[in-house]
Amino acid sequence: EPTPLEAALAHCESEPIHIPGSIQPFGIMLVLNAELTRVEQLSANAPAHFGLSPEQCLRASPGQLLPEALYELARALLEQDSAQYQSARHHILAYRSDPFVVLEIEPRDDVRRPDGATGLELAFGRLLQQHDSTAVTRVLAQEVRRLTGFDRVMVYRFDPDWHGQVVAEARMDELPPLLGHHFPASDLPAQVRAMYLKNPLRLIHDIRQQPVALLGARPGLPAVDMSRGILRAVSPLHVQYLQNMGVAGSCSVALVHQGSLWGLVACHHGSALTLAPARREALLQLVQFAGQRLFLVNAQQQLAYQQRLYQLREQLAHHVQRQHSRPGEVFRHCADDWLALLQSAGCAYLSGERRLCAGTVPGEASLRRLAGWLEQQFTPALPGRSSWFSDQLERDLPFSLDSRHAFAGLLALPLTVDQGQSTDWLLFFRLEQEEIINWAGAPEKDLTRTEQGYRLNPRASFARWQQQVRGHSPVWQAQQLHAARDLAQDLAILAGSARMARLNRQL
Ligand code: BLA
Repeated sequence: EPTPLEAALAHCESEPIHIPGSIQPFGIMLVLNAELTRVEQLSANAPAHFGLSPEQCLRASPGQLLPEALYELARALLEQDSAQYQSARHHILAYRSDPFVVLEIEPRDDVRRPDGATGLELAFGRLLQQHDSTAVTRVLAQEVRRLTGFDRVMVYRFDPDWHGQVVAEARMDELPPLLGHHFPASDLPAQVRAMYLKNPLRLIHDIRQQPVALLGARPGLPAVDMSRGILRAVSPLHVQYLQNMGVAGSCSVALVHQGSLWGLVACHHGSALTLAPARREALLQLVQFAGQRLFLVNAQQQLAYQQRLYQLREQLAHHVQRQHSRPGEVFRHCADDWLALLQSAGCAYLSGERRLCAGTVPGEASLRRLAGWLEQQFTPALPGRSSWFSDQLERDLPFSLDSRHAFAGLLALPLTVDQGQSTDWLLFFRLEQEEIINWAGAPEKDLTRTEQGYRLNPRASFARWQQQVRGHSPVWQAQQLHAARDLAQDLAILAGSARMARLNRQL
């Protein structure tokens, strides 16, 4: 039996957003059969466009209804899955959506040629000058805002658990900042995220306008899948979300890295958001270019991290070579560097009764208790190679560490192993994640119970997530765990040498 929250979240994920049966009114839709011989459906705003009644439209053949150019375009689909065409007055997007062919027709009210090209060259140049990911995302947000004029442009990055954070922002001065804010995974349910891999740009023109229904659906035929289009009507849940945020129009573009969704460029506008097709194309190019730059710079940063780790290990090896170096001395020399490398608040080296500490660590009594507990819980096979870690100590430890500081994360590495037990430990501590800030005022109602089951109010989901996130540290990333194990293994060699010598004598 799922909990009410689980039931509500499952409902969010089951909403079939690809087949809303209606469109946004900034264009019209014609749905043809695959042979292009009949009009199967059309949006309720289409008949007026053709100066006919709905019945006349549905009876007409596509050839009668569409100027020749459109018909040619539809025929181009016999060769490919989607095609675009500009006429003097219209922009037409056509795509195959089995068993249909869908035509989306937008008036070109922006016939002026956008100054896109030159603007983009400047933006590309600026992006190439940035050498770390923060700077790349900041320039991306600025350049998108310059290209589009939206009130707020954010770069939103997903975490492995699919919650996300605003990592860069360019906005109108009057708006409150959202930079650094985290949002729960349920704000973008799984099927919404999946959609970005099929169609990288989502445009929400104006949530205050009513969606326009499709007419003419016949029983026995599937609903029209609009995933690949631009006119798809907006989920009512998301309309409420944007309303709560004080946003009328929204546009988001996927940042895709190695086939999975890395993040979004998310744009908000207080009034209707219009983005002519040529400008959409320019926006896509800008985001794609920036993504390439971002992922390159990220890879370089990872390499630099590896190099830093390598340096620290060399430093350690150097100490080991100087015979007189003892683990304690090494710790005193190196601890601050290790803290920076592992993004930890504090670090402790426990050896029997001896304790060496750097940064913010729990008090003496807590450390003693922790060491005792670790020894009981955890029987390492190899010193330095195994570890115990948590980013939620409240859940994973049966006692609390310290009341003065909010310790929420721990990485514990055994340095010596004696009959399956470790007596020496290297411990890294992290504090509770701080950047969780509320927004949009007090969260509203909680879960609501309807005839159909539990439903989640968009803002309530945020309050719940915020509660749930209390007591978490940032997660230990694979790269950090590897780095810590490498360091610990080196240190274990040092710490274990005396013990080894003794064992050798016994053999
Ligand atoms: C869609 N939710 C979205 C989208 C974004 C967000 C960017 C894509 C559509 C768009 O561009 O507007 C979320 N927007 C955010 C976040 C920020 C932002 C996190 O600006 C932060 C700055 N949403 C909920 C809940 C549900 C939900 C509880 O909060 C489900 C019960 C659903 N979100 C939901 C749905 C869509 C969506 C269904 C798809 C809307 C559509 O494409 O029709």
